[in-house]
Amino acid sequence: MAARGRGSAAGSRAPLVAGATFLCVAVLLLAAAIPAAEAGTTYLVGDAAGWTHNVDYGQWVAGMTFHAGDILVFKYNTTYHDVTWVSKGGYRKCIVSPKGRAPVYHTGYDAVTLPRGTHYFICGAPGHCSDGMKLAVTVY
Ligand SMILES: *[C@@H]1O[C@H](CO)[C@@H](O)[C@H](O)[C@H]1NC(C)=O
Ligand SMILES: [Cu+2]
Repeated sequence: MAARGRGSAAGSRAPLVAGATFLCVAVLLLAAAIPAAEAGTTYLVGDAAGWTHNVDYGQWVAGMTFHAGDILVFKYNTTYHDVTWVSKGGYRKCIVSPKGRAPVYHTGYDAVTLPRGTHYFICGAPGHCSDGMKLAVTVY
């Protein structure tokens, strides 16, 4: 009776060890993945050209995938430009919307941390958005 009990206990140890090993590996993988996901990637909008005229920002974002926590850096000459975070309607019509509540950046080197969703940025200087200074990014 007692011997058979010990025997069956020893027999059940292998799956237990395998289970524990799997759990350890899973925890290690998770620990390795979390900091990478939180770190975020920084993108210089327009690459070397920066935030200015004569850049197709639709082409610049094409094929890129943004994740929550990624950072967009807008680099530009403050004499001429700014960065205004507008609504979808503001982007489409090239107007600052919501009026008085759209965040405006004007340091010339603005780092914007992206939340999940689709976000719209325009230059608030008259005529610049309709001239192409507009950027829409979808963030996963
Ligand atoms: C911005 O433009 C002004 C006027 O053209 C120029 O004097 C200035 O050097 C420019 N600043 C930068 C950082 O390029
Ligand atoms: Cu501008």
